Amino acid sequence: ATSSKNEAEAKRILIVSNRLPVKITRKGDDMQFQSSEGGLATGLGTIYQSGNNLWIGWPGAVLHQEEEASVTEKLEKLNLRPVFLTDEEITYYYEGFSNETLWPLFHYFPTYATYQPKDYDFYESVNKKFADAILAIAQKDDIIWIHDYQLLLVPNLIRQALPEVTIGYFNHIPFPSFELFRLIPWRKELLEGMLGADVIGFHTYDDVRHFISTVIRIKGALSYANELTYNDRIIAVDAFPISIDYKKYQSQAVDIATRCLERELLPVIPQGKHLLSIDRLDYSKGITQRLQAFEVFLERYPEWHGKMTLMQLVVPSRDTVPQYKELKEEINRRVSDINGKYGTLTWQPIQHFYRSFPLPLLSAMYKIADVALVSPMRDGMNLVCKEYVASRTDGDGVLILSEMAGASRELSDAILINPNDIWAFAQAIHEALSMPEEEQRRRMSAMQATVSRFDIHNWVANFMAKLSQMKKRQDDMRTR
Ligand code: GDG
Repeated sequence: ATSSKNEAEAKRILIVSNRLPVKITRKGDDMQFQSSEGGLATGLGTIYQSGNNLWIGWPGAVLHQEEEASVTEKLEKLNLRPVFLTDEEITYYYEGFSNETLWPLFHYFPTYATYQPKDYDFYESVNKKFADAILAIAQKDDIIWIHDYQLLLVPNLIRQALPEVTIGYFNHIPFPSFELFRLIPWRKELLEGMLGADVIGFHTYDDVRHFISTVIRIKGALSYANELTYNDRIIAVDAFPISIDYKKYQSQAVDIATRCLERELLPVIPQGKHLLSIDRLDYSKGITQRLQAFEVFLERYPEWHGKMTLMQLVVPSRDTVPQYKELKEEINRRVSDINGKYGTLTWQPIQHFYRSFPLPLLSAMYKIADVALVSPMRDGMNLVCKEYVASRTDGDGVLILSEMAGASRELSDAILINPNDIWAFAQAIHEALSMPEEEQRRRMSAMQATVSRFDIHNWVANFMAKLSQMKKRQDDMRTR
């Protein structure tokens, strides 16, 4: 076993995602690159930054052609390889097919999904562009790990050109039931694209089941346990619940910067208990339903008036897509209705922010919050709830978590709610605010045990182990 492990470790790994893990900032004519601190970037950091390994993706800004060579050169030093996209490609491939077709449909919002042939054409051509960028570098012994729904066609494009290469694909959002997936005019092409991989990973077993049943019905592939047999190849389909860098959030919580912020903030922010919500602006995150539940809570439990505040952080996102603009306005309207109706001269029920916060401030907010409200209508995993758990270094705090988040499978010690059940949700807020400290500590320590054990490094190791295992099996089959 050791020798095969060493063999697998010697393989070069190429990571591929829509976005590279960098932020570009322009300073006059000069461009600066800063590695991003996102969860995926941290987890995969040890991989792409070592040896000959690489990360391939879009650098996140549309550049002038004459800038491309110098940007490429700078990125190369960071083990990054750019795929440059035009404004038009971003409009149709990213905002169009990725975010107006696949995103709503995979999150169970079929009425928000549009099916524009032009969007799909661009999706296909950009996927080819990514595949070409990979193929310009890849060799048959490499391990290629492709990420997320923007690149569903890439695995098979690579497979066609390099039949023996090892390919993993991970889906960061939910995979919907067959009844929804079948609505897509290009359903066969998309599945065919995914089936080029040797390992197809999802966050939960429900996603795995949906995918397998979709493949069986649309493609007629054979399945045995969690494996598919298709075109004489074995494809492993499995659940790999993503997580956070637990130690990073834990140490950030006790870091001097966070402690200072906490000390400065506590005397000046509203007194009483604090409820916290943090989401990207997105209809899948259930922000309006949560505001409805909060309003019902205010109606039914007047004893809490003036004794608690909801701190609502909404991070700007995709604001060129019409539904997101409308959602933003609806949130503003509801917040101002609630504050107008229930607020007093000395108290406002909701403090609403529409911007992103630096990490130490985010960490201080996690520490100040007696209750975290994470109530998506649908979420692949949701990392905010795991970050809250990791930040509660004092051991108390209550998490209210939607059953529709992948994270609810692991965090069964949260107060689990159905975000559509507004009355039960309102009652859960009351229960959370009234929970005895002993019960808070018991539940929190159980959740901390889970999240600290299954962290992002464990996630990467599990996926890579599965890929190596599949590579070995495919090699054995070929030499037999
Ligand atoms: C997709 C899937 C899946 C938020 N506000 C600020 C800030 N954040 C950070 C959070 C967290 C991240 O953004 C959000 O991650 P989520 O997992 O909650 O949601 P998505 O962005 O929708 O991610 C999701 C994930 O992929 C991974 O597979 O879990 O289901 O939808 O890390 O902390 N960070 C800072 N300031 C903010 O104001 N610094």
